[in-house]
Amino acid sequence: MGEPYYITTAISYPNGRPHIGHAYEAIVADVIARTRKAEGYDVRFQTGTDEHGLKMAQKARDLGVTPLALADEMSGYFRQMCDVLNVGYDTFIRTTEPRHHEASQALWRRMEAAGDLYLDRYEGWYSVRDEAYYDESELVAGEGGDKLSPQGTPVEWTVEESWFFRLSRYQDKLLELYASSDFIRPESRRNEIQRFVEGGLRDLSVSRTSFDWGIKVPGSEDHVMYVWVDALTNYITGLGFPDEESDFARFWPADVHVIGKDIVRFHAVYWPAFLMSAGLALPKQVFGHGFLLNRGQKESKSQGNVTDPIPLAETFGVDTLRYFFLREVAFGQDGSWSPEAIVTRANAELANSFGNLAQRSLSMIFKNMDGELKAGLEHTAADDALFAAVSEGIAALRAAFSQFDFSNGLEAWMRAVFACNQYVDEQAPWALRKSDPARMEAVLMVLFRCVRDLAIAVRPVVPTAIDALLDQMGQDAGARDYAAFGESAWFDGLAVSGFRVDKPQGVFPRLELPQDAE
Ligand code: ME8
Repeated sequence: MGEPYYITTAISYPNGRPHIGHAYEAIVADVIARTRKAEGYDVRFQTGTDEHGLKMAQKARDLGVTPLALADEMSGYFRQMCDVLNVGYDTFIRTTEPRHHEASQALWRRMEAAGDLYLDRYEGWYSVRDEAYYDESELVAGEGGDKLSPQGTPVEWTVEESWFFRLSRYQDKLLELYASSDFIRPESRRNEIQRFVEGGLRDLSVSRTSFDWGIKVPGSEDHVMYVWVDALTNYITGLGFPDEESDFARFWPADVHVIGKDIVRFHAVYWPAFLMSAGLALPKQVFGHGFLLNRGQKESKSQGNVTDPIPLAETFGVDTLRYFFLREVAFGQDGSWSPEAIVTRANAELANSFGNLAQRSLSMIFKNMDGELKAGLEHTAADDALFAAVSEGIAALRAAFSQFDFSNGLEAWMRAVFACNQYVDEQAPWALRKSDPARMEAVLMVLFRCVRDLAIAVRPVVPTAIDALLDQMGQDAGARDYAAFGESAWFDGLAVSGFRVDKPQGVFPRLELPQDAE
């Protein structure tokens, strides 16, 4: 078994259906998980829903249902979204599960035993939408002069008896952590958090008494935990904490928490402080990705332009959407989507470039070689050069993906695809059929090998289409990981079984812009 690798997404608030931002995050995390699997890691991938807190309680009240009924229904849609988008999580956690109550209370007790929790009175500004406390100095003025959080959401003055966590104790340790590691990425987020922590940390209110939709504070049952204490704990609950002999022993600390830029403070300040207090190891990295914008605009319920990712995937195809997100958005920055941008990318790169290369190579092999593969053919300098270009493109994709630089990785892959298409045009295998059949076979085998390797390289991004293609190429289902690149370049000694397709079927169709797209 390979080295363990543990990756998580944020857990979403199931106070409504999933939107395109949720789909984006889940897809990126899934691509990372699949890439690590292809590299030979033993991957654990967790996602889920964050079901407690005032935001859930208020939404349920507005709808006249219980918070649990709301969570049950909406959580199902998040799970369905993952299934539809081919997001292959290992664990889907819901924070209302009994095991999560147990884990959160165990973490609480450890922080209490460390002397980091005390009872006091909280007076300050709270945003229900962000489920966050803000300092007076952080607030901004709204259009009507009302006070808003730095995220632009309403805040209310809150006065309550509350448990506090001694966050102030951890300022220096946190700054050391940021300075000595790649704990926060990208750089812009790291700088932002570093400035926030350098500005001084106040102790954090970590319980509420004004409502009861949450996890009970051990020994103080009229308090429920502040929702972020419970939410962040999900990452260890899913591994079996507090049982430290469980998968927790193998997979903790997490390799990366993939989250959006709006919640970096919770993950990069509060979470490591809680873990330090509890004497647990810290995650290796928190990556705060950008937001997905609709033609450059933020989607919002009030503007009525919230996009449901499921119909979007039905219109354009799951693989297309996955490829688009990774290729179009510079990971870490905001990105913009529109139906035209999706169709343009899919047609130019998937259908016309790679799809066409695969389709014409396989068709010629089928027609001219009876679908039969040959090993050990003589090869020329042009063949070697192409194979070298493809191997380089794949190495560049792997290096970029390991840095989460997906758009550049796919661009390098695309350059290798172009090199193959150029090779087909130059070698013109159709013209060799009569004049030099042995050379034609060699050219087609070079293409077969290059297409296969390019397919395997991009499989984490577009798994369904690539599996359909590799099926047509007779490649064993168990031999589709990156170990395959190590096989001898010209198939000497390679067992190629069952390449017998009547007529190769294209796996990346050309898309039309839907009529109703503006
Ligand atoms: O924040 N583009 O839940 P959430 C990209 N429950 N990502 C986006 C986005 C957009 N337009 N909008 C939101 C929460 N996200 C908490 C997390 S984790 C212990 C608790 C991202 O449903 C957002 O940044 O509001 C977050 O990472 C995730 O979607 C869930 O957001």
